[in-house]
Amino acid sequence: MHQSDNRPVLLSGIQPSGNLLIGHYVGAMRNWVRLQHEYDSLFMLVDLHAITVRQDPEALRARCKDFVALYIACGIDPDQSDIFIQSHLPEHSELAWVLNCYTYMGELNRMTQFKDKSQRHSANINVGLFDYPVLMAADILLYGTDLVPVGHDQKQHLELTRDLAERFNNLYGEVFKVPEPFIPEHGGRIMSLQDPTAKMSKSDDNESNVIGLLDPPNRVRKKIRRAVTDSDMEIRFDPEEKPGVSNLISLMSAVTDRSVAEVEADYQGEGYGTLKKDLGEAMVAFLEPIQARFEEIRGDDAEMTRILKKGADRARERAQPVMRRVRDAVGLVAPGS
Ligand code: ATP
Ligand code: LTN
Repeated sequence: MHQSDNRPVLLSGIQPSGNLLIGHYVGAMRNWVRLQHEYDSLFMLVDLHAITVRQDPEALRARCKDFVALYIACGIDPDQSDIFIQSHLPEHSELAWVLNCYTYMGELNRMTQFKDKSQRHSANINVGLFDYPVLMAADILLYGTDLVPVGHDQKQHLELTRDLAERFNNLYGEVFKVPEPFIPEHGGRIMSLQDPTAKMSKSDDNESNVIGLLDPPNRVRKKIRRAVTDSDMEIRFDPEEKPGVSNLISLMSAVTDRSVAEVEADYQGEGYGTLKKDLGEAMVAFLEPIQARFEEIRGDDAEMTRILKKGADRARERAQPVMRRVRDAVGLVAPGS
C-alpha cells in the first residue's frame, strides 16, 4: 500500500535514449533507491526529452519499457513509488509552454548541455534541444517537488528551475514549490573508461567507454581490464591528477558500498592489475541480480502495464491542482466557467 502522504515529494527522471549505464546508477538511481521511502517519490521516463535527438520509433518504445524494468530491477519499489512515462501526462507539455513565456533566450543560451549537444548533433539543432531545460523545469514544478536527485551535470538545469519558480511566484504568489537538488559529491561522477576526462554517457558511440547495466559478465571484465589508468602506480583518489584510477575507485566504492576512502585504504600498496581484476568481479557480482530481476520483470507485460497505469494515475492526481493554479494565475479562462 502507498503510505498516506505528508512526506515531502521527490522526483527524478532519465531519458530513454541509449542504454542505462553504471554511471546513471551511481549518479542518480542509487540515491533514488536510498531516498524513496523517506519521500513521496515519482520516477519518470522522459520520452519527450529523448525525442530532442532523432530516435527510431520502435526502438524508443521498447527502450522505455526496458528502462522501467531496470528502475525496478535496481531497487525502485513500484508499490511504494510511482513510475510513469512523461508523455502519458499532457500537463508536462502544457506547463512547459507556460514557462517558456517566463524564460529568457539568454538563460537558455548559457546552458552547457545545450552547447555540448548542439556540437554533437550539429545537423539537428532543433528548438526542442534549446527548450529542453524548460520542459525539465515543468516536470519538476508540476508536482510540488521538494527534492531532485540527479547527477552533477544537471546542476545548471536545477538552478534554472529554481529561478523560474521564484520568478513566477514573485509575480503571482506561491504557485510553485522551489525544489532542492540532491547531487552526490565524492565519487558520484562516473567517467568514460577510455577517456576519463569525459563523463560516461549513453550517447557515446564507443562501447569500450561504458558499462551497461545489462552487459554480459565477460564484456564487463574485459572493458574494466582495458580501462585507461596512468603511468605511476599509486592507487589514490585524485580526479584532477589521476582521473582513470579515481574513476575505478569511484566504481569500486559504488558497487561494494564502501566509501572512497575505504577503497583507497584497502588497496594501499597494490597494483592497478589487482584493482581492475577485483573491480571486474565486484561489478559482475553487482550486476548479476539486477540482470536476473530485469529478465523476470520485463517478461511480465501485464504487470508492467499495471505499474505504468498506476504511476500515471497518481501523477495526474497531483499535477492537476498545480496546473489549475497556474492557469488561474496567468489569466486563462477555466473550462466551463
Ligand atoms: P545522453 O548521453 O543520452 O544525453 P546521459 O548519459 O547524459 O544521456 P541522462 O539521461 O542525461 O544520461 O542522465 C540521467 C541521469 O544520470 C541524470 O541524473 C544524470 O545527471 C546522471 N548521469 C548521467 N551520466 C552520469 C555519469 N557519467 N556519472 C554520474 N551521473 C550521471
Ligand atoms: N534532463 C535530465 C532528465 C530529466 C529530469 C527531469 C531529471 C528530465 N526531467 C526532471 C530530474 C527531474 C537528464 O538527466 N538529462
